[in-house]
Amino acid sequence: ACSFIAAIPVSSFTGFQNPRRLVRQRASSRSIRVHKPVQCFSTLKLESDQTVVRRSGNYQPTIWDDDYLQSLSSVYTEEVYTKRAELLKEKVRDMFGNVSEPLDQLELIDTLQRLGLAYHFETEIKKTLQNVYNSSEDRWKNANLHATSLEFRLLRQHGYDIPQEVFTSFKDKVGNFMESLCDDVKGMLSLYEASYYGFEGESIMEDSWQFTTKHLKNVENLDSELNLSMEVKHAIELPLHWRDSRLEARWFIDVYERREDVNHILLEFAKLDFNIVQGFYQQELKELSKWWESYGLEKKLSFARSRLVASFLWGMGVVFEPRFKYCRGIVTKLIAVITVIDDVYDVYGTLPELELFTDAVDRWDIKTMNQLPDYMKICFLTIFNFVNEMTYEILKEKDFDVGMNLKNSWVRLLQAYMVEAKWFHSGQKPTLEEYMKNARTTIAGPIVAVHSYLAAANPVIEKELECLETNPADVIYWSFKVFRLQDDLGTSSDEIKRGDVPKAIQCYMHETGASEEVSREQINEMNRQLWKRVNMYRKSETPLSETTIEMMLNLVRMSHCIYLRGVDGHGIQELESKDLPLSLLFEPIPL
Ligand code: LA6
Ligand code: MN
Ligand code: MN
Ligand code: MN
Repeated sequence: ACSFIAAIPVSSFTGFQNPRRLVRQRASSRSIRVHKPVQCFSTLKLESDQTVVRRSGNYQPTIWDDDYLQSLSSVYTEEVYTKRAELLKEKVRDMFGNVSEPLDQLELIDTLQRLGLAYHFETEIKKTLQNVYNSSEDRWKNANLHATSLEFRLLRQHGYDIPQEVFTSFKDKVGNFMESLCDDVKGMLSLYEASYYGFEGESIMEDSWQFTTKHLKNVENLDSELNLSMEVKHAIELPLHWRDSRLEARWFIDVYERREDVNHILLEFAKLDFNIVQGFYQQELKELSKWWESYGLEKKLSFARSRLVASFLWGMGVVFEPRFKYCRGIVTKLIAVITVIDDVYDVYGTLPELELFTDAVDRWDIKTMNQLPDYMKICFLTIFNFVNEMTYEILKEKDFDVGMNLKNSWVRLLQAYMVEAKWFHSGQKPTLEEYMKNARTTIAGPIVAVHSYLAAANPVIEKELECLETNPADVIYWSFKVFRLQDDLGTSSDEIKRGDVPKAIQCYMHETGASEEVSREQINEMNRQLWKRVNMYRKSETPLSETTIEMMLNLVRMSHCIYLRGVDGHGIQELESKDLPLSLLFEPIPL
C-alpha cells in the first residue's frame, strides 16, 4: 500500500494511506461533521485513531438552481426587437452630428455611458472627445462648475492629460473652494464624481473630494428635487468611477425616465438594449448551468458554496458586452470552482489534506490523485478538467498552448491559500502587511487576470501575459488590494465567527487598538487612497493594453457593488443580494 510513496520527496510525506470513503452529509445539517477515522503516516500530527472534526460554512444551497435557470426565456432576442434596436442605434448615432456645443456633446457621452449604451458608439465617442480636448484651451476659465467637472472627468476617464488646476478658478484667494458653489447641487455632484479621478498627491483633487462630500451629505434630502437628491444619495454611496456599468445602467434608466428633458429615443434604446443583452445572458446561463450540473459539486461537496449565478455576475462585471461571451463564461466557471476550493481550504479540509492537495495540483498528474481522499479527487478533477477544457479551446481557436500558464496560476492561488491555512491552524496572527501581501493573491484577482486575458485576447501577446503572471503592473497590483479589502469588509464578520485567519479589519484592529467601526472606516479610506494610486499608474508605461487594464478594474468595481454596505453578496443570498441577479439577469425592464 505504500509503494507510491517512493516516488514522492520527503517534503510531501503527508499522504494518507488508502483513504476511506467519506461519509456523505447533507448541506442542511448544522451539526459539526465527524468523519470516520482517517489513517495517516506518523509524520502527521494526527494519530490513526483520532477523528477528524470538520467544519461547515453553513451556507445555503443556491436559490437559483438548474431547473430555475432552464425555465428562463426572453422574447427580446427575437428579431422584432433586435431589428428595432438596430434602427434606434442609427438614430442615436445621428445625434453625434446634431449636437455642436461642447457641453451638449459631453452630456450626450455621459448619458450614453450611464445608460449602458456607450459600447455601441466607441468611435463616435473617441472622435468627439478628441475634438473637445483640442478646443478646450479657453474654456478652462469657464465659470460653470458642472461643465468643467464633466469635461475633466470624461477626459481623464478616456486617458487624456488634464491638470487638476482646471479647478483653481473655483477657489477663493486663500485657496478654499468658494462657499457660494454649494447652492449649485448639480455642479457639486459633478465635481464630486470628478474628484475620484484624482491622482496621489493632487491636493486640489483631494480638496474637491472633501469639500463636495461634506456639503452633499447635507443636501441628501432636497425635497424639491426628488431626482437630484436620489442621484446625490446614489453617488455618496458609491461614485460612478467605482460602479459596475450594468448595475449603473439598470439604475440610471429609471432616473433618466423621470427627467424633464428626457430624450425618448435614447430611453427606448436603453431599455431595449438592456433587455436584449439580458436575453443573451439568460442563454449563456443555461449553458453554464448545464456545465455546472455536469460536475455535480453541489451534491457531492455539500459543505461548499454552489454559486453559479453570483459567479456569473463577476463574469459580467469583467466583460459585459455580448461579444465577450466566451470570456464571461470562463470567468464564471473559474469563480464558481474557486468558490468551492476556497471552502475546502477555509472550512472543510484538514491541514495535512490541504498540503497533499496543493502538492497534487502542482504535480498535475492524475497518477498522484489516488493519494487524495475522495472529496479531494473530485476537486482535483474539477480543476484538471476545467483547465484542460480551456486549454483545448484556446489551442483550437488561437493555436496557442496555455495549459501550463493556467495550471501555474492555480498553483499560485493554492499556495497562497496554504499560507492562510497554516496561519489559521497554528493560531499565528499575521501583521496587516504580511496578510495583505498574501491576500492579494487569495482574493483570486491574479488567477482571474490570467484566465480572462487568455480567454479574451486574440492574439495572445506573450509580453502581456508574462506581465500578468509574474510581475503584475502597478495598476493591477494596487487594484487587487482594493478587491481584497472590499471582500474583507463584506465577509470577515462571518469568517471570524466560523474560524478563519484575521482578515484586514482584524489585523488593523489588532495593530492599532481601534474599534471595529473605526477600522472599517479606515479601510474604506485606504481604498479611496489606493484608487488614486491606481488612477496614477493607469497612465504609466506598461505592457498591458487598455482593454486588459479595464477588465481588471471592472473586476474591482464589481467587488464594490457585490460587497456594498458590508454585505456578502457572493456567499449570502438574502435580502438585497437577491436584487442583483433579479434586476440584472432575470427581470426585463418594462417597455
Ligand atoms: C469569496 O469568498 C470567494 F468566493 C472567493 C472565491 C474569492 C474570490 C473571488 C471572487 C468571489 P470568501 P476569502 C471574485 O470571502 O476566503 O470566502 O478569500 O473568500 O475571504
Ligand atoms: Mn473563504
Ligand atoms: Mn479563503
Ligand atoms: Mn472573505
